[in-house]
Amino acid sequence: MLGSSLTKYRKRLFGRKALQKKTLPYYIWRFGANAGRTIRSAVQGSADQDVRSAVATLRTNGIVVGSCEKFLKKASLEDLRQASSIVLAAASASAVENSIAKGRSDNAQKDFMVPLVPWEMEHGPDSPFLKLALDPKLLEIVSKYLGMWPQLHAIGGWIHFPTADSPKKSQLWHRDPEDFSITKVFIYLNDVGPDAGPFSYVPGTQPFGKRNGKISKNPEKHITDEEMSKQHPSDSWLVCTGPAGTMILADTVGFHRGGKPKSENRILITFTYTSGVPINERQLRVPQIPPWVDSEMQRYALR
Ligand SMILES: O=C(O)CCC(=O)C(=O)O
Ligand SMILES: [Fe+2]
Repeated sequence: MLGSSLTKYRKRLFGRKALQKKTLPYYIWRFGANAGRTIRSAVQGSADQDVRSAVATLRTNGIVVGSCEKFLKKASLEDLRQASSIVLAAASASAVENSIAKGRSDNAQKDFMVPLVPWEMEHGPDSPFLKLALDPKLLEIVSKYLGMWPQLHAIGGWIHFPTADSPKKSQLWHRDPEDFSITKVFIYLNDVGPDAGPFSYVPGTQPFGKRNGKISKNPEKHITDEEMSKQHPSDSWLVCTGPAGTMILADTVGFHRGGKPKSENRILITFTYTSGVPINERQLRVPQIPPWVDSEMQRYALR
């Protein structure tokens, strides 16, 4: 009940002062609808240097990029190998190769990519994707950045490939609509150079960030490079190239885009974390709490 009226309220205010100043909807969001999650995060200290440094960078820039060992427990690296081999096998299926050869897929929303881990895929107890998404170190970073124990909102994976069209949809600069403040994780499964359409971000444009001053009235608006460079010069953009295993954590309420591949493909898996009352409906399908879940923070992520 509180969640749904809050959603309407936020939809009205989203993209305006709510992202710049800590006004009433922000306080209702944090200390009303997410009070339990906020308190639980606040009382939890972290001694892990990787966690502290990732959180500090996220708070300043809205994004942190590094090798997966920085953000995941060692035990999860085996899950990443498994997840990676599932996605890479899916990427080399003949239907996908046909789409790449044609330069167009039949994916209704985005014809420049093929989903390899569909949003609606069910994640049972053995899903290496779910194990990764609930990695305790990763959850701790997200919790400390958002200032609350997060909810896991989505698990996905896809391949982007070169097309003849101009950049469109998520290939243009935009802010994501899922919540006031969110964290998306992207893990590259292949080497991503400048020609593979790397993920890019304008550091400081996250909610309450130091470059968040100018925001469009319409948060769903998509902006070209030319328009963006008038507000934020291109030398301030962080272009996330990196080898396979590069991991990006970003508050994608800040300005970002998936670049447009020129001559190479880009393959990744992605997780989205929100508060307990996201604006968009959650698509995650986890039929049961897996038996290996052993912390309250993990349980909250699935609640
Ligand atoms: O393709 C990408 O790297 C980013 C896509 C995007 O905008 C998103 O996942 O929110
Ligand atoms: Fe986005």
